[in-house]
Amino acid sequence: MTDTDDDTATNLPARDEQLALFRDMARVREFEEQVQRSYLEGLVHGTTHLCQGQEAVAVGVVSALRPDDPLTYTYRGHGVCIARGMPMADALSEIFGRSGGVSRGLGGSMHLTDPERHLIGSFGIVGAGLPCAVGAALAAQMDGGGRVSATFFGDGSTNIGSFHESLNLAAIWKLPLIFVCENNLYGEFSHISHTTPVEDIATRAIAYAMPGVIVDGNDVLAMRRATTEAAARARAGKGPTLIEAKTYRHRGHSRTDPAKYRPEAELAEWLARDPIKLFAAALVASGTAAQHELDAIHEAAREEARAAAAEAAQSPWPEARDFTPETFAAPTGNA
Ligand SMILES: Cc1ncc(C[n+]2csc(CCOP(=O)(O)OP(=O)(O)O)c2C)c(N)n1
Ligand SMILES: [Mg+2]
Repeated sequence: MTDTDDDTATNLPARDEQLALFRDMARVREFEEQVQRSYLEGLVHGTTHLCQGQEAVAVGVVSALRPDDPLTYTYRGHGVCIARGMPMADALSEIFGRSGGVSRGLGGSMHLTDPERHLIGSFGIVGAGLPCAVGAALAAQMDGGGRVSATFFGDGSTNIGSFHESLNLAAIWKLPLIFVCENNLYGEFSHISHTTPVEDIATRAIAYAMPGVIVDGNDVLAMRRATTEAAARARAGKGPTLIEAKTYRHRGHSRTDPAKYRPEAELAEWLARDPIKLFAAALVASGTAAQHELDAIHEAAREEARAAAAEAAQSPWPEARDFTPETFAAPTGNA
């Protein structure tokens, strides 16, 4: 097991790339804040699971991959979609259940999927995305195009059988696959210490003879570096890596959860380690950007999200006749 959380690491990305990382994290944050506002306005039907606090994981990983590398993620995966380039209005239309959504409004918050951007699935069933990512990695290996599959999942998912089956198959077939565990310390309302006998999820990689890497999931550059290494390994035919991103969700599990089970000191400690604030402070300290430039980028992200919500709210509802063709394949004959 290695630990890539290394302050001495060099090779910082170019200034434009660093600002792009900041912008993407701000866009994810403001997207989720907008979902929350829209929920309170009654525009979101059903629940929604937000990822404020975990932006550095999505942005760090996606920024280190190719645009055609296939991704799977969970109900908490809005950030992955925005980081990959899903337009905010298309994502919000989906979350509002409108026909302009990426799944024509038939999927909702837990099903942001966009095959053109190789966003091959968000899953409401815990652990269900991992075997699909194994399939995507097998396809990538077979077609020889050098693509790498990545799958995002929570700490709780690592107690599900499909996690173990997926790591095993990926290891035995040396698949080009990156397992990204977002360890936010909780599975729904349960602290990880009540459900999981190991402190570091990365140690579970040992059982499958693959590297298990612990990364500060609130450090976007550390996440990007770890992913770059894992992707290079996978593209070289050396097989999968398990990355454990230590992070925290600022809000409750879903919109109905006030998260009162979390100690106040714990929340305060993680809020002080907000990934966007940490990266902003680093950019200012290194002279890469002035605070007012970063504030302007953040404000533009907020405006983008507000405008996208206004656009999404105008999108028409799906028609009843849309359901059948979206659910069943067209008949191919009379047999
Ligand atoms: C197979 C299955 N069991 C239980 C649930 C109910 N459930 C939804 S989210 C969740 C917690 C998962 O925690 P974790 O994997 O840590 O992800 P997080 O929500 O923290 O991102 C549970 C138990 C489910 N959706 N699927
Ligand atoms: Mg969790």
